[in-house]
Formats: sequence, C-alpha cells, structure tokens
Amino acid sequence: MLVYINGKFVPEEEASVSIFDHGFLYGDGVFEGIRAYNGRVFRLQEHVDRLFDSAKAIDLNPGITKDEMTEIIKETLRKNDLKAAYIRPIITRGRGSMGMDPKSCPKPTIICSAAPVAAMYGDLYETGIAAVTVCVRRNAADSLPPNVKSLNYLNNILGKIEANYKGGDEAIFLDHTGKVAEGSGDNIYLIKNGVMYTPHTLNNLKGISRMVILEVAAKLGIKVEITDVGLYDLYTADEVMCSGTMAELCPVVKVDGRVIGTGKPGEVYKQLLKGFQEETQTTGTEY
Ligand code: PXG
Repeated sequence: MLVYINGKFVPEEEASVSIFDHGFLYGDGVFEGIRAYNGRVFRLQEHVDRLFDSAKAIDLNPGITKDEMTEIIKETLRKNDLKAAYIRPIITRGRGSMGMDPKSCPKPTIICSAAPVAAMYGDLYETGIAAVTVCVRRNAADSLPPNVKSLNYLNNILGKIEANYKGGDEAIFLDHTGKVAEGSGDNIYLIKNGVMYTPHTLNNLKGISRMVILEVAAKLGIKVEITDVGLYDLYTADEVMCSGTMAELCPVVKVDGRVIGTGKPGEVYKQLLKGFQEETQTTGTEY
C-alpha cells in the first residue's frame, strides 16, 4: 500500500514518523475513520469537517486546508486502486522535544492510509451482539471531550479490555453521572414502543453514522427522541443497536446478560439497516 506522509506518497514500509513526534509520545493528535463503498467516499465532507473540528478543539493548526485534505484522501484511494476501503487520515502535533508542551512542535505531521475492510462484527449482524456496561467511565466533557476524535483512545481501549474480560462483543460506556454515553467505537440507540431514543452528544462522539441513521429514521417516519438514556432504558428496550463507520449498523440483543426484546434483530433495526445500506451503497464522493 502507498501511504501519504507530509507531502509524499511512499510504500507503507518506508512511511515512518519520528519517535519524538508528539502523536507518538503523548497521543497528541487527531484522526478520522472513513469508508469508501463502490468507488465513492461516504460522507467525505462531514469527516473532513469533523477532523478539522477535532484539531481546532485541541488547538492544533493542521497547516493545510480542508480542500487539500480532501484531495489527499481521494488520492490515497486512487494510488492504491481501492474501490471499497477504510481510510485513516491523521494529524499529529508533529515532532518536538521531550516534554509535552506543544510549543516545541513547529509543524504538524499529516498522514493518510487506506486498506480494504472486513465487517467489524463478522457474522454477528445476523444474530446480534452481546454488549456489557463497563466500570470505566467515558471521558467527561470537561476533560478530554468525547467529541474529539483524538489519538488518545485509551479510555475506549480500557472499556474494550473490560468488555473482553466480561465476554461482551462491545463495551457500553456510562458517563460520570450514570447516563449511557456510547460504545467503544459506536453510538447507541434503543427502540421502545416504536420510538427511537439516543443520547445527546455531550457524552459521546458526534458520529457521522449517527447523523445518517437519524436522517434515515426521519425518512421512514420513525419518531426519534434525543434524550438522557439510563441502564433501565436499555434493559427494558424492545430493540438496541449501535452504529459507527466500522460497525455500520449492528443489532445488540443482550445487555449485561439481559435479553433485549425477542433476543433477535428487531423490525425497526431491519428497516433502518436497509435505509442505511442504501445510503452507503449509492451516495458519496467519487474519486
Ligand atoms: N463513538 C466512538 C468513540 C467512535 O470511535 C463512533 C462513536 C461512531 O462514529 P462514526 O462517525 O464512525 O459513525 C466512533 C467511531 C477503529 C475505528 O479503528 C473506530 C471508529 C471509526 C472507525 C474506526 O476502531 N469509531
């Protein structure tokens, strides 16, 4: 694979960053996870906007324009002749001295790589996944805001480790006040009596798949309430599901051992999945 790094495309074996890059030393940087389907990048502009918003939130000047970043993403796909792929642009604080102060980093590092993808939950889309809530809380909005897609994913990784030990396919994070936040790499929804509920984005990432799911729900005439969600709401839901660029839309049929609804992917899930797939398969930016 050819990888973009600081103005050049090089074979991946030759792409390297300094061990003094603050992205490596401190997780000081931001990234995106984007998909291409059928030769089109899905919601490209939204991803580039979020990348730049993440950078803004951590006071990181990318040193390139959004148009330039957009072109780098498309060129990475063209150079690797990929029609369906996962794309990962990264902006780090760049090389600096030891010591966390970003003042020692004059120039950000810009990277973009792409690779073929496999469904994140394998065959589990047919049967649904089991999720478990984890002890570790989602970063608070007044710490590292969960809206920042930063290179520091340790909060998410700690949740994932805990879910692995507990035998869950995915972790569900609560925030510090006990409200449901999100999964380790996806947003959460529940259906009760035909209404869809999902948390506000103060305690989770403003998922681009989430935006698409809300659009699809509106088109289907499904009533949506963006509101606080508690454990009780999840345990007593008719359906639970999660969405993300990697996860796409995935049914959750167990939460903390409680069987959700019938224990099978529900009817609302199936309708939303169809609408979501129509979007991913037929829309996007050509390259
Ligand atoms: N919450 C979190 C914490 C995420 O990391 C989402 C929600 C869903 O957002 P999008 O915009 O993708 O609908 C994410 C996205 C990976 C990987 O490498 C993780 C994500 C996306 C792509 C790749 O594990 N998470």
